[in-house]
Amino acid sequence: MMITVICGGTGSAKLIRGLDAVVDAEDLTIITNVGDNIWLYGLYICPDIDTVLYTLNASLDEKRGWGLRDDTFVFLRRYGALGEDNWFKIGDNDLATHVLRTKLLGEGHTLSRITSTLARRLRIRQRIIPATDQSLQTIILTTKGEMNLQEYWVRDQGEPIVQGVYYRGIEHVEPSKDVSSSILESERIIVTSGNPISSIGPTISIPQIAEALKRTTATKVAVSPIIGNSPINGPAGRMMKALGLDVSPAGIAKFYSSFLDTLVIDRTDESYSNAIKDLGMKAHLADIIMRNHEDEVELAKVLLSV
Ligand code: FO1
Repeated sequence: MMITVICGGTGSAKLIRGLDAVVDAEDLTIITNVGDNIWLYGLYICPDIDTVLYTLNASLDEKRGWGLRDDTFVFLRRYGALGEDNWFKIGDNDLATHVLRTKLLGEGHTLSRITSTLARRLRIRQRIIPATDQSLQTIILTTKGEMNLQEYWVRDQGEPIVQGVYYRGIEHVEPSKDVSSSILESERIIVTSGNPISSIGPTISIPQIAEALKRTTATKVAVSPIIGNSPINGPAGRMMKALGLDVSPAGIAKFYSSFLDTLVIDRTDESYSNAIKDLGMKAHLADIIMRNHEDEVELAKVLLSV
């Protein structure tokens, strides 16, 4: 069965590991967020693509949820000592990925071609495709001005008050090659439990992807990144509030209501089931917190069967 996963953020790694355990690699296409990408230190850094690459290559630092396990930060310290900002922690081994990606971009390759080159060299068999090869940036409007997701969350530690969020470039960008066909030809689309606004929103708001999600006959399921009124992690709540969405599984259902068939919510959130059904989709109760690999595999199985 052909499956397309729409993912982004560090929270996606666990579910991707679960899916990797139960789905044949050649049946899985993973479409990654690009809204968090950033130019820093003269390099093009794509955190959400790298999280998927490192997860499937079993080299992700699982404790942090980003970067490579056992990495060191000698380059970063030296860069700071030379008087430059060094707030975004690129490890010495991680650096090689960004240097190679930036070199290949400079030689004229597309981001999707570079991503498949990296995947091949890391012996990953699943297809990993950035949502678009063009520039698409999640911009957070705050009391301190407009900023990129990394500037808001990492540099400013999520402290500025969020007043709005928009996707710079969304009107003009086209999906990368094979993204729309993968959505149209899959039997199932799985949306991981990333931040709906900054990790999933940029991808599903690309006009041709939004259209493909409406047209496809695939079963479309998502996992809620919210339990009760609290995000499982990160700034999803602040962003949802700023966009006028209820911070609850029902708010997630509303955000995905243009295409979703089933929202998987936590067992403790049964009280939201009717509000979710009123939005035209099913609510399925499951254990959605993944504490270990067994939980990752169990949730993957739920998402393949509801
Ligand atoms: N997150 C942090 O909180 N601090 C960092 O210094 C940091 C560095 C970093 C480097 C490479 C990478 O791939 C991810 C990194 N992240 C870091 C995670 C990243 O900021 C976000 O969690 C994702 O963009 C959310 O999707």
